[in-house]
Amino acid sequence: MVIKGKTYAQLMALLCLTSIACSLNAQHVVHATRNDKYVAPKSKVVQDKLEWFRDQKLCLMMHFGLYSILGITESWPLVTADSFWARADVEWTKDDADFKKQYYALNRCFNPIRFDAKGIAGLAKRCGFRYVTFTTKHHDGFCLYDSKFTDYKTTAPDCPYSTNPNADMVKSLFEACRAQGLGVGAYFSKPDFHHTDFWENFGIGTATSRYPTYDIRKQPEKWARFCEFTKNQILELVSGYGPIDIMWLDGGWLKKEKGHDMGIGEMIDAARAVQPDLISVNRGSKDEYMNIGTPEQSVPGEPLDYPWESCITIGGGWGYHFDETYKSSRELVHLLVDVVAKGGNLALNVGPMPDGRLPRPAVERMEALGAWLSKNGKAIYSTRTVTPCSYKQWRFTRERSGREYAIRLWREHEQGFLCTAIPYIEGRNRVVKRIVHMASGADMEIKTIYDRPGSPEAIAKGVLITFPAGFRQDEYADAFAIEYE
Ligand code: H79
Repeated sequence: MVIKGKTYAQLMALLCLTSIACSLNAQHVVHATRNDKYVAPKSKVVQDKLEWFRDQKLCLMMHFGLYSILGITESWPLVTADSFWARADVEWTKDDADFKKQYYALNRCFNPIRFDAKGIAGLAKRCGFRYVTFTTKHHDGFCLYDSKFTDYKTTAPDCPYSTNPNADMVKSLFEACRAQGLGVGAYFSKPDFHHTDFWENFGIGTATSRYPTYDIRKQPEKWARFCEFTKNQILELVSGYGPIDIMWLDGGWLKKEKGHDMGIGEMIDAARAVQPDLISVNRGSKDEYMNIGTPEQSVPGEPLDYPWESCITIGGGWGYHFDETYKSSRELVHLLVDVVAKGGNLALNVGPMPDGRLPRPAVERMEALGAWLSKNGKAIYSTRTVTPCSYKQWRFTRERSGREYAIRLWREHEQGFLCTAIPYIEGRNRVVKRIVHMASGADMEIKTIYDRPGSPEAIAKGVLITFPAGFRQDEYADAFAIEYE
């Protein structure tokens, strides 16, 4: 389509610029953000790996640890300064030292003997997840793998789970995931509240913050020891646990620029000497070692032009909570579609229960996602963004080959439609020839091409589709493949 000598793409570009410059009310126009803060990795193999990453779309993230036993907030209750929110569930003591001692002692009753790594990997695969990111160590310092550099771990004799054949949980889970063809991500916390070179005396008797308890400029050798310990742990993960796709380093407040230089870049370089294509997430940094954006509990308002992954909990918390409120299957399908239309991945977090099993309501929702993906996955996996990426209840994606999809997110009670209009899809310099419903393979009848002057879609025509007899609307969302002439 050409208007006054301008192509559709040129007009869209003009519209985007105008909307930025004049702050017009351009709610319907979603434009890609140029974020000059993203620094691409230098290595070609990592760049290629990021294309793999962009194709995966759905990650099962799991936070599991000592906090899961009590169903309290993960690690954060140890931070005195954060107790106003993180100790909301800690009603049995107000004594800071008392609480810290009780928390640290939980390693003596961590025994998730129903943690079935193969079962979880099989479930994740069946439900359409493509990679699994697991807490090898959260901020509390308790390792779910057999680290040589601490005794605070699942495999130490004072942990009852140590006698279990799967005591090295990271090993059994990563192996099970790879056997299913799933990628693996190692969540690892830079801060370690159980290391006395981070929190002296484990922070007992100190009003702790999330930072070291001492001034690292005054005791550089102590800080250097802590950094060496961190490097050792990262290297043992990349050396002894098979191919790891993503090293996910949390604790973004420990920043080089703010004086807490841990030498993470050198650590990642050393890790890449073992695994050259390792994707590095160094939260809080904006350099070549922060390979993907990681919005937490949020979705960007518009597409980002670099690889990213929103990490979002299936309920309220990262770790397991008794009496959790779960997001509905509809919300989760819509969330995934919205994230993918904006060019991102969804890392959906589920916290295993104290016995190691996944909570039933979480499994049901994962299965609902899987059922939807088994019918509509072509509109999701390996897709890239389209501009605009959304319009009201519609989301748009395209295959790398160029084939486009339009996905209608149905609200509750929006059932029994006979027809609906897909906005925008004509006018990308092409004319729509055929529209196929992904779930059934049914051809849609293209009744009318409409064009509303004065509205945002005036520059791009929409198509009215009529559902064939016997058409069964999906409960959550329907994807349509668009063929152009
Ligand atoms: O591992 C998970 C979290 O424990 C960790 N990152 C994810 C993946 C994390 N990093 N930083 N934080 C958690 C701090 C979070 C602070 C917040 Fe709040 C809690 C933001 C909202 C709730 C405190 C209370 C600050 C605002 C309100």
